[in-house]
Amino acid sequence: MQKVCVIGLGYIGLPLATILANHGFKVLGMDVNADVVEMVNNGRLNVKEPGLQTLVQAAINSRNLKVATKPAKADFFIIAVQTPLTKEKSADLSYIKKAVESIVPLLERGKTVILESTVPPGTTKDIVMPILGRSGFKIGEEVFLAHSPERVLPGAILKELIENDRVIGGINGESALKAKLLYESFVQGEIYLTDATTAEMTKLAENTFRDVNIALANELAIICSDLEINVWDVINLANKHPRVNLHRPGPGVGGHCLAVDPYFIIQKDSMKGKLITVAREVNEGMPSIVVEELKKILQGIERPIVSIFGISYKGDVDDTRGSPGLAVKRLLEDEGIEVRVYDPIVKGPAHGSGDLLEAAVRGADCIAILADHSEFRHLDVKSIGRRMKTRNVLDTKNCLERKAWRKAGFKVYLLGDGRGLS
Ligand code: SAJ
Repeated sequence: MQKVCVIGLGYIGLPLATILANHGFKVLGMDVNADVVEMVNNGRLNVKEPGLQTLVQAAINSRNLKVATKPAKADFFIIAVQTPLTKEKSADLSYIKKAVESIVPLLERGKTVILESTVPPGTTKDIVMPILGRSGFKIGEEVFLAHSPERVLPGAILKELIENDRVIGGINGESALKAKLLYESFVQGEIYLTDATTAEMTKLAENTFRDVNIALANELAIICSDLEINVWDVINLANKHPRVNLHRPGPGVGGHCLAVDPYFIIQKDSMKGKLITVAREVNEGMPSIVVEELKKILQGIERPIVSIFGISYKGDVDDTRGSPGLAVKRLLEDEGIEVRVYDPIVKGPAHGSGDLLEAAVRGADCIAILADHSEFRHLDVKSIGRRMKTRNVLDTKNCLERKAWRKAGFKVYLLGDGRGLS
C-alpha cells in the first residue's frame, strides 16, 4: 500500500487526506496544531463540510487514516497549508516554507512532493524546489515536485474533489506524471498536465476572474440604484445572452480565496494589474455601500438597532474569514449603531448573539441579510416582525421571499434596486 503524508489538516487537507485513505492509500494527516489533531482523533472536526464527519470516521476506523503533529516518511507528500495575506498585501509563505523544511529529512529517492496551497507564480520553482534541494537529491530527477492547485468549492468540497478537472504542473514532465499517478486514483474529471508556474497562474486566474466579474456586478448595482432600476433584472436579462455570465452583487467578497488570490498576481508589480486592483477596491468598498443604505433606511429612528442575518463569508458555510458581514458590523459600530447578529450556522458568542434568533431581533429596527443561508428562506417572519421595534429588512443577496415579508408588515429593501421599496 502506498503511503501519503498530507501536511495541513484544514479545509483542503482534511477532506483530501480522508478521500485518499478511502481510496486505498495509507495516509498520515499532519498538522502542527495539536488541538486540531486531537479533535480529528476524537471525531470532532475543525472543518464543517457536508458529509465529511462520516468519511473521516470511516477512514480512522479503517486505520488507513492516522493523524499526528509530525510528518513521516511517505511515497507522496502533499502540502495543503494556508497562504494568508500580509499587511502589505502579498503572500505570507512562511507556513509553506516550514512545511517544506519539515519534510526535507524524510525524503527518499523516487518520492514525490505536491504543493496544493494557492501561491504566487514561481513559488514552486523558486522557493519550494531550492528548499527540497537541501536534501541532497536532484529535484526533478531523484525526487519529484509538482503544483496541483485545489479548486474545490466550500460547501461542496467532497463532490468537487472527485468530480472537478485537475491541473497538475510539474517542475518537469516526469514530476507531473508522478503526481498524476496519485490523483488519477480518485479524480473522475480530466487531468491536465502543464508546468508548475502555469498551474499556479491558472489557479489565480480562476479566482481573479470571479472577483473582477463580481466587482462589475457590484458596480452595476450602484449605478442601477442611481438610475432607479433593479440590477437583478438587468443581470437576469443580460445573462439570457448566450455569451454573457454576469455574477451577482452583494455586500462584498469574502473568504480566503477570491479576496486574497488577486493580490498574488499583482504583488510584484501592481501597475501591471490595474483592472485587478480596481476590482478589489470596488469589492472592498461594498460594506460601506451597505452601511450607507442602512443609514438611509434608519433615518429618523432614535438609537437604531440593526440585526445582521448571516455573518459567514457566504451562504451555508460556517467560515467567517474575510466576511463582509464582519466589516459591515464594524462600520455600523463605528457609527455608534447597535448591532446584533443572528447566524444559524456560525455558532458561538464571538460575533454577538450568534444562533439566538429571538435575542437578535428583539427591539431591532432593521434586519440586514448579508449571507444567503438556505434557512433564511423559511423563517417565521410574522413572529420575527412581532419582536421588532420597526419592521425593515435590507436584502443584499436577493434571497428572500419578499412577498411573505411584506405580508408580515415589513418594508423590504433590495441592494441594487433603486426603485426603493420592493
Ligand atoms: N460572491 C458574490 N457574488 C457572486 C459569487 C460570489 O458576491 O456571484 C461572493 C460570496 O458571497 C463570497 C465570495 O464572493 O463572499 C466568494 O465566494 P465563491 O463562492 O465565489 O468562492 P469561494 O471563495 O467559496 O471558493 C472559490 C472557488 N473558486 C471558483 O469558483 C473559481 C473554489 O472553486 C476555489 O477552490 C476556492 O475559491 C479556493 O479555495 O480558491
